[in-house]
Amino acid sequence: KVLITGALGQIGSELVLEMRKIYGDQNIVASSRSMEDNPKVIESGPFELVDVLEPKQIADAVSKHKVDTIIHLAAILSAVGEANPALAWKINVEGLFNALEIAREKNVAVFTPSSIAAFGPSTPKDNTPQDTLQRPNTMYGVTKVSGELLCDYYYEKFGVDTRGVRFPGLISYETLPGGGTTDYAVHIYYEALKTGKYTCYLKEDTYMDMMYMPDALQAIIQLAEADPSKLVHRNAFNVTAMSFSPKEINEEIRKHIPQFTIDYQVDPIRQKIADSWPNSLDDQAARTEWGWKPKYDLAAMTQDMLGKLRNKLNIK
Ligand code: VAH
Repeated sequence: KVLITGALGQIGSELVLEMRKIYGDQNIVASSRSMEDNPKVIESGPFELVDVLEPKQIADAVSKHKVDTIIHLAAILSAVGEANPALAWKINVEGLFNALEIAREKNVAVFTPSSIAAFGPSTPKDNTPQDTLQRPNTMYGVTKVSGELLCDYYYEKFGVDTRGVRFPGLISYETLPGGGTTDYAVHIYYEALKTGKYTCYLKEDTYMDMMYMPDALQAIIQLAEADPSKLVHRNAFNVTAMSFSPKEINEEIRKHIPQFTIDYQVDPIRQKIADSWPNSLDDQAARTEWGWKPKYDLAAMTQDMLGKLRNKLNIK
């Protein structure tokens, strides 16, 4: 059985439903620090209130449901993390530490995502290697590198089966992201349909790796199911599907909504974060070690995203 923390967040709310479809509703336990309005997740299978800062709450959920794998998604994202670095450290590192300790005690596997944010200004920016310099200068990035090192330590030292991927910006139409730097690439689609214009907080030529949520869910499930004897790396694999700039996603949307316009009001804080991250990742290790292969590029994502959002927003 799988316990998913942060199950009402951008990734969690879709991963729960996808995994319940594959493994059966009763085998996927969703958990969150607080109840939110998400009936699809809460009513389709087991749900527990778990604050990852309370180790006993994690332990109780693991025991009650005989959990053998924790997918730990509870986290504070980059922009919110820069506004509240102490909270980001507590949730992202202490929360993960609590999950790893329980995993060690109860022989449970742990999957937790890292991020392209685990790289910093001194990391090679183009085709960023799997193994390279990681000196991020955001608190979120510091927590992500710490998380990678903690997970590898628990694997080496205690034999805990830890695995993770470095996610790029994730784009989805179900649940909004919770305060990241790549969020513009989600909001732009909503605004294109609702108002026909979008004011972007990043410069038009800011390149970042991105991925459509269906590919992200596939990456989690594929790595979690991968043959451990084939894994040379563990925490965490570079994975990417595309890299684009606000200028390019604007042009792609205009193929569908010709009158859409974008303008720019740069937010220096999020621009600084974005500039510290890679322009493109080398994800060959994930392809070689567990068969990673994304399906959606910018054109395919835009086509699907606009169609799904028209239905969701009831816009023809
Ligand atoms: C963020 N969406 O913007 C997250 C992610 C690589 C970006 O970590 O903080």
